[in-house]
Amino acid sequence: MENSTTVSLSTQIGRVALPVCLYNASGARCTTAQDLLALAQSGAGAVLSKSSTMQFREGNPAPRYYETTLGSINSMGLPNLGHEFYGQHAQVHAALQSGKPYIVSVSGLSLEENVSLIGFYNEAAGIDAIELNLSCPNLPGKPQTGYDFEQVQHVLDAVCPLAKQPLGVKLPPYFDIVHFEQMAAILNRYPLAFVTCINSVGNGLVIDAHTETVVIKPKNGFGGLGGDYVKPTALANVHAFYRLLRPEIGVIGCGGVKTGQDAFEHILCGAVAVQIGTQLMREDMPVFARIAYELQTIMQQKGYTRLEDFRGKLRYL
Ligand code: RRO
Repeated sequence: MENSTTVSLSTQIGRVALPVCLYNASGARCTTAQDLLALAQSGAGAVLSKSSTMQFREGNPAPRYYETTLGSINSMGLPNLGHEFYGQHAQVHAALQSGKPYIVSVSGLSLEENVSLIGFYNEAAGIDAIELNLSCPNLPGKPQTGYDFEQVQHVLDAVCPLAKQPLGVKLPPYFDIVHFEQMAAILNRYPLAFVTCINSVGNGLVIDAHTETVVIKPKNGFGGLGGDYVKPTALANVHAFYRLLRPEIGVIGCGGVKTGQDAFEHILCGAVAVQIGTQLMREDMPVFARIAYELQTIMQQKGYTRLEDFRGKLRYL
């Protein structure tokens, strides 16, 4: 007889329950009403919005996104429809009764703007959590907040007391053990529900040898890398923060997930949920059901029935 044990992919991000642990990375197919509706109707376990600012933003000039066999480079420049749209969509989403949470990404251009955005989303019904983006690499002249440890504390001092919904932060990748430790020590002081690791690896450069040109227009071709290029960096960040953060702070994995095995690896490193970016851009909404199926198959083969059976249980030599 076939092994018919049911395998559950359900998870919790703080007090927010997800029927499936896979959903979109902010930025990937989540900007417009059509995108958000498609996500609500997909196999994703949650819907996360594009990072939002107070005002509508056109973003950087095109071409601003490019794929190679190994991943992607982008310099989108925070194009989004503005806070009122994403706040209104919360009600639309709730009305869809998809049973999955709606999470809004916030990326104010200043501390004051982040405070205004959190204040606004506090009053909008139907928002289940907020992911505060501390790591956009593509705003000319603006450093990534996550690399300025003092500024991270200023931002969290200002927004944490305000947020009524569960709040998490999206971090840039770190590459030094001391930085993992210092950032974790800061984050542990705040009542965060989750930390998302990682945003794109900032300021890579993909070029075309044939035409001898860069492949995206903004910033002379410099942009954030995603896909296969970044998976080992993502896993290292997920695992480091899983070990260093208070256990109440869930780590959400993001980076290089294109198969069920990639999702399995993120969870083995400690992720409570896994986001999909570059592969969602490539494959569109069917990616969620495919990766869920592949992850369930791996779990079945290993005799696991729920994520807790292996989450964080990475073994060392
Ligand atoms: O819009 C972007 O250029 C962008 C953002 Br806000 C981000 O957080 N990460 C990224 O790779 N691109």
